[in-house]
Amino acid sequence: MTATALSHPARIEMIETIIVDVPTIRGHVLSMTTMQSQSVVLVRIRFSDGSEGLGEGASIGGLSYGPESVESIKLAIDSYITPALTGEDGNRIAALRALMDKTVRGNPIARAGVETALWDGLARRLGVPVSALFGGAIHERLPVAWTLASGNSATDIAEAERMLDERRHRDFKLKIGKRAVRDDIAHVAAIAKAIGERGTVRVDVNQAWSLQDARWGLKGLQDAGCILVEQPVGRDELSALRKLTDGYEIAVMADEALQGPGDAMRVAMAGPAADVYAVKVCQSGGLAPARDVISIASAAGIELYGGTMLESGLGTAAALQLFATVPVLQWGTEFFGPLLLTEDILAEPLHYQDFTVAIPQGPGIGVALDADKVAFYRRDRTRIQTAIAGQ
Ligand code: MUC
Ligand code: MG
Repeated sequence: MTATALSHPARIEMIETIIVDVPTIRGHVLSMTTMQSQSVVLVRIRFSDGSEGLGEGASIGGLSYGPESVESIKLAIDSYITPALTGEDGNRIAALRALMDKTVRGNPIARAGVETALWDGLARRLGVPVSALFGGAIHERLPVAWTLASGNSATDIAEAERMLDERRHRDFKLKIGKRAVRDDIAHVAAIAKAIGERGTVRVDVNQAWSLQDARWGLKGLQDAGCILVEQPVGRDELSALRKLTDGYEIAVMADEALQGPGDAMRVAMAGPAADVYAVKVCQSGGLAPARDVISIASAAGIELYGGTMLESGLGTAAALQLFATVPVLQWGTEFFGPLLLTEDILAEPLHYQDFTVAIPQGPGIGVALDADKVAFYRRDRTRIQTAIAGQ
């Protein structure tokens, strides 16, 4: 079976991209936008031997988080990546990555969606989980943090209490940066006090602070008992990030500053300018470049956190396959994306319990899409229905 799968090419016949928009369970208030729904691009590759591979490209808040949106991801794949890859052998992922890099500069999330589907296809043909292609899973489950971002301290505390009672999450990431620094610190202090020794509190500023804001902010945060601050200043402000990393006890984590291995190297060489990397599969450009970001961090003595672009169950499962192979994740993960959606689009949802999520077993990424839910949430649904009605 294995030898046969690799001895014949599996030519790429078709790459389908579908934008889905799924409402979130509540408004998700970030420094740059408030999300009421999450949009992702599902990528399905069909190969000449009849096999398929699934991937996902996701971003957050349209173009308010970063330089790619679901519309740009779909366009980059449909107009540039698909014509370049069609007819090529899907078993040769290294060659296809090189071809994608040559055809499309930047656009890591678009490349990640396709790259993930290539790994899924290859692993399915070989009958192994994607983790096997990255050296094999070391973990069966990974710890998962939850983001409190209702915009209201009392609501966030009630939500944290529920998560603790249900033993679903005990590490909490608070989204701040929208209000005055002083008000944000009061918000964090209230939540940290309510959680006490039962869990941990971290914050994500999503680049909203100046260096001066951040100096007051980090001092207040560590006094409030917060243990980590994510991307306090702009992604290009590496010298400010380094000052904060060196100047305070609280851990400083880079997120938006890391758009792939090149950035991982730059942040490492700037000091390092961060104590921890939030490694995101989409933002890194796929599973293999995310693995490269992890290797650079480890070599530079930077700690690791499995970050999310709030992918659906599909993209989250892909990330789980990779992070299951990483020996030590000092800060755990935030692979809770599907739990923020009113409905999961997987046939069988991921399993969250005891503050952890299980790595899906089975070939490929290890999950299947629910065709009816995808049909319901796909953005072009109305157009498709109108076309069918008009036939
Ligand atoms: C981010 O900036 O980390 C991840 C979790 C969450 O709530 O938002 C994202 C984005
Ligand atoms: Mg972040």
